Formats: sequence, C-alpha cells, structure tokens
Amino acid sequence: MPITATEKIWMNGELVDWDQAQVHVLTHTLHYGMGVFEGIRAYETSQGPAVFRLTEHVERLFASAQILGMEIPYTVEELIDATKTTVAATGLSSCYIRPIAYFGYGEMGLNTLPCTVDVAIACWPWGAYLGDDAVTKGVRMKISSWTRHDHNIMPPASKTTGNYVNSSLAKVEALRAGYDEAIMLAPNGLVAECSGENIFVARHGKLLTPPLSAGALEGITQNTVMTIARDLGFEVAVDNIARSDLYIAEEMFVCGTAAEVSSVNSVDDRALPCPGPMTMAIAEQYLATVTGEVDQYKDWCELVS
Ligand code: PPE
Repeated sequence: MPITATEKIWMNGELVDWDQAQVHVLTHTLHYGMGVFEGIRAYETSQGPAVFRLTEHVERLFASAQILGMEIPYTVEELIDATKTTVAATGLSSCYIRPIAYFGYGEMGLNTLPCTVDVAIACWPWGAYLGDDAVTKGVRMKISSWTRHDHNIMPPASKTTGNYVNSSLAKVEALRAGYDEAIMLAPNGLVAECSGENIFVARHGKLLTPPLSAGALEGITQNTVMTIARDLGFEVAVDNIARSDLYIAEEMFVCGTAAEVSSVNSVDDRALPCPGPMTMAIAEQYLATVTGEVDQYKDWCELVS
C-alpha cells in the first residue's frame, strides 16, 4: 500500500522534514532485522484527533525491545508525547502511526551490545488494510505453507522487524495464489494468527482466539475486541484452535490496528457464513469505540492536544 508523504517525522527527539528522515545504508538493523516497531491509529473524535490505546502500544514497543535486550533511550511518557507531537505536526485528523526503534549506524557484526538505539515516529493517511468492503464482503484466506515462528527461534511476542520476513513470505504466497491473506499455523499445527492480524472464530456460539503460546502477537485490537464482545453479551475465550475449527467456523473475522475488524468469507476455499452477526456487531462497535463515541471506552482515545 503506497505511502502518502506528510510534513514531519520525529527522529531521536526532533521533528525533521519528511524527506530528511533518512538513515545510512550501514544502519545495523537494515542488515540484521533487530528492530522493534508499532502500528497505531489516530481517529477523528468530537474532541479532535485521538490516538487509540496509545499508552498500550508504546508499552508494547518497550516490551518488544526488552525481549530483544534492546534499551530504548527514552521513557514511555516521552514516546507518548513524541507520538502526539508527530500527529499534531502533520495536521491530520486521522492517520496510521509507525514508531520504530532500531540499532543505528556505527557498528557491524551480530553483537548488538555496543550499538546505539535510534527511534523514529512517522505517520501518514492509510486506508482499509484488507480492502474497503472487508467487513461486509469478507476476505479469502489461505493457510500458509510457511510455519509461524517457534518461541525459541523468533519470539512472536516481540514485534520485531525481522519477524516479518515470515509474515511477508506468507502474505505474498497467499496473494499470488489469488487469496487476500494468509493464516499461519504454529510448528505444532495449531492456528497462530494471520500475517498481520489476530484471528477469531465462532464455534458452538462462542468466540475463540488463539493465545500467545500458539505464536500469536498479543494484539491490542484482539484485547479491545474481547472487551467489546463480552460487553455485547458474547462468550469469548482465549484458547487453542485447530485447522479444522476454521473450516467449520460459524463465523470468522480477523483484527488488527491496520485491518480493524475484517470478516472472513472462506478458508482454503471452504465457504463460511459471512458476514456473521457477531462479527457485524463487533465491527460496528469497534468503529464507534475508536472514534470516541462509546462512553465506557472513551479513556482508550488519547487526545493529541
Ligand atoms: N499479529 C501480527 C503478526 C501483527 O503484525 C499485528 C499488527 C497483529 C497481530 C494485531 O496487533 P494489534 O495491531 O496490536 O491489534 N499488524 C500491523 C500491520 C503490519 C504491517 O505493517 O502491515 C498493524 O495492524 O498495524
């Protein structure tokens, strides 16, 4: 999906012009994939632009870094402020936000201990990740021939840049085969997640979503959806899902910051009921929540100014 340039990018404490936000080709992370990043969205609310669950996203950035043994040279509060400053500097009322912490220029070789850690935050307008009609029409899924990372190979709990080699291989394979998105199974065959979203299936009237132990990222949207779903009166559990659960799901959707809530209309060419009633109710409530229209979730909308 193409990027639209905005005014400024925050780099190591300063707002720089979009075109000046550059790195050297010998930047350590470019070679070895040891960077951590976030995907966040700001939405227009009646009180102005607000970043959805900004604090949790920045906290997860620090957790991702902690898993890699990377020390981010800022505090959570400083990066929350920096994110708001960046969004405000673009003048956009809604946008996608990409913070990244990476090992910078100056050292080569696999030892990261002497490396400096650089941080950048960019934002730009980004539309529906899985297509404009992903909620109503649903997307076509394919189980990937690529396996999700094992915990002792690439920790899936860390949103590490290098982890996304696995996601990109799966995504491109699915697109080339005529599908919209890939479902990844863990090394033990259990369902993990999609290349960039968490999965929910309905079985026996109950929503199930795979745990971190199955190789899924602990999605902030997944957490939001579980809260919304329970408050709407649906039963939800974090539990293991087998491949066959997907084929006979009563309904299925995927969710993530970029994809929001998107229905699934088929898995490996087995048609699923779509859009499902729980999916539709949750998708509608999610949109109202991120735009600050639901009183009980207003605190999740962190105003930019
Ligand atoms: N799993 C993966 C692998 C993942 O990348 C994401 C986010 C999620 C689950 C959902 O997490 P959360 O956003 O906290 O609900 N994927 C990002 C898009 C990746 C991309 O750059 O493309 C996102 O949604 O921002």
